[in-house]
Amino acid sequence: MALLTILTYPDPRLREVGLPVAIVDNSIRSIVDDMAETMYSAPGIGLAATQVGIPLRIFVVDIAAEGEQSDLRVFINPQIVERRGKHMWREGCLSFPDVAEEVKRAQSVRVKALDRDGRAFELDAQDLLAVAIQHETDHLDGVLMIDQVSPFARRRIGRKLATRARPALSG
Ligand code: GNR
Ligand code: NI
Repeated sequence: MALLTILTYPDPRLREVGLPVAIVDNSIRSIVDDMAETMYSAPGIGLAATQVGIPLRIFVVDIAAEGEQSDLRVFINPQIVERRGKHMWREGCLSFPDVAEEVKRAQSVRVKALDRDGRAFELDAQDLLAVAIQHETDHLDGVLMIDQVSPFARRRIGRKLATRARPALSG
């Protein structure tokens, strides 16, 4: 297992669209395991392969609270096939350190995907798990939370992270 480097905005690789995984073999399982280790180490509740510079349609999620039994879920070639309801959710993203913004999301989703063994499954998710699945699915399409906030919030986030990427120039 290995820790992977999480890319931060505005790294252009975050805009890549992931390719479907053709076969879930040991090389894919190795990527999944490294992604899980990287997510737990961050720590985050999800991580998409595009965030670690791997343009494949893979993400991992674990929404278990601290001290609870871990609950790793692996999604390969995920497809959201149904969305129900709407709500605003305050989201963070490992690619936007120290940023939290309200994003409009479906309240519940039905998702189809392959698991770590390449087996197809379907899942109904709501609230935080549904939000995480939508957030990670967006990453696989190169879509970032900054795309879904007001122009005002977008400018504020852009300034904050541009300054942080060039600390020597930040006055
Ligand atoms: O760790 C994360 N927390 C989070 C909180 C609310 C909504 C979405 C997320 S996902 C984020 C990890 C991440 O950046 N995944 O891509
Ligand atoms: Ni994210």
